Amino acid sequence: MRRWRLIAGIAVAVTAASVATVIALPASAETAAFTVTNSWSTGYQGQVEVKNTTSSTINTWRVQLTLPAGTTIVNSWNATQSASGSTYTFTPAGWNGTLAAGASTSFGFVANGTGRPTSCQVNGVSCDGSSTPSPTATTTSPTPTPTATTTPPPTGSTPLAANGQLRVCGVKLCNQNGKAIQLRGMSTHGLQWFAKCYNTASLNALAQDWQADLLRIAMYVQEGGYETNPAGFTSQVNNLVDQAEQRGLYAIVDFHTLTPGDPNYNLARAKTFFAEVSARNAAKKNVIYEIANEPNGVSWASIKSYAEQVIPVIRANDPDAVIIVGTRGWSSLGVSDGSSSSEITANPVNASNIMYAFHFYAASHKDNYRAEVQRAAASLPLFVTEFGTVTATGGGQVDLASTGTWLDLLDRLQISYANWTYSDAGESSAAFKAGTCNGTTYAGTGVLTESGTYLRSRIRTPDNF
Ligand code: IDC
Repeated sequence: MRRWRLIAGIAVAVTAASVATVIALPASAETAAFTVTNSWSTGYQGQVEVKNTTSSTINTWRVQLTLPAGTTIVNSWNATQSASGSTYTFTPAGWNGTLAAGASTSFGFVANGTGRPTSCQVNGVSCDGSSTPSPTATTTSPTPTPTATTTPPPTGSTPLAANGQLRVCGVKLCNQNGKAIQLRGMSTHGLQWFAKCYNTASLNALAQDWQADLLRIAMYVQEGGYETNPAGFTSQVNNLVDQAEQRGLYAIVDFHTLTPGDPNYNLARAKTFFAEVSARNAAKKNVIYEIANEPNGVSWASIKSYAEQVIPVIRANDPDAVIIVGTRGWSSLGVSDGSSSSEITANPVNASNIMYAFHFYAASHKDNYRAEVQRAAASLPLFVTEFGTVTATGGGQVDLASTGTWLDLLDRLQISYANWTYSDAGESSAAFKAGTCNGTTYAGTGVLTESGTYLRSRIRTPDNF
């Protein structure tokens, strides 16, 4: 992790290691901190936090990053970007220019190439942490606990403003007024592959054009995910939680275990991840925790044991968040393993305010799965945190007839859902045509696949909050 930070009169830790360097600079500026939140062989994702450390409100800011030859910024969000040669200038997106004293905002970008910025300036003043530190101001402190960025409270009629803190009521999901509601939205693809699809324009399209209620943030643990860079992926998830909140969307934090199928393989990672994310986001009302995507090849007893160790970690920080537990047989309530929801009903997770995940792929999973959902919904709170319009491979035939039957059932039972995927992956489950995320247009149907067009039409219908 690399950071620059420009300090205005207060002591701030600038490195991720244990030594914090405090730089004394004239009091008049903001601070800007640069962090690499994810990286891969051909590029990386960066985030810059701009903080007003002065004692008065500022109305705008300007951050300039210079990149070495061979690296370009291909995409950014929460800022207006312009480029002159190898220098990229970021100014407010429109809604995040005004920062009250002490307030902060952040923007992100995806770079093509591995070169990190060679210079960082905020409002024309260098923020390179290599400036000579004040000799009296070097200190040692523990790694700072990340804090949530300041975001404006949602206003108007967003799903979050209308419903506030959710809770489980009987077998339903209820809003702050105790009314049973259904949330409908989309799941990201794996963040390690499709980070560039989650930017200002695409998330605006999800909130405004799709009129969605929900973004599921799929953070794979294996396959190049969390285990390869815990700090980076944690930061990326936190950023998307903020992005969702700013648009009045709920966010499912999905610990996307898949292979190996026994969630206990990742128990230590899950405890670390959820301790950090729940501490950082405890005050937010839009976060729902999904602690294991799809347990498979493992008994319900083992899943239950995992859940009863991870849930208390979240509860210690965030006592009122809804938590979703994956189920046996790829979150099929056991059906794909020849079992059923009866084993859960007979031996439920010992925790309150929780729901159970059910996943389906409409071209593969039909009447016998629908019958089980209908049966289980009478006694278990269910949340369809992932489903596809296609086969269980994520590709193949788009089955709109089966999808329609499924969604009619979920609507009738008020079961919330998120569709796989809000991405331009080259597979039929993706909502966007391949290549869409290289561009800037996400709204409307011109960029959508058959699956995306159908999901948008379903999700856009009015909510009943
Ligand atoms: C699939 C992706 C595909 C990727 C594969 C491996 O669509 O691009 O190569 O994962 O990680 C699930 C999983 C979800 C799968 C999806 C489709 O939760 O990760 O995504 N699926 O196979 N369960 C049932 C289907």
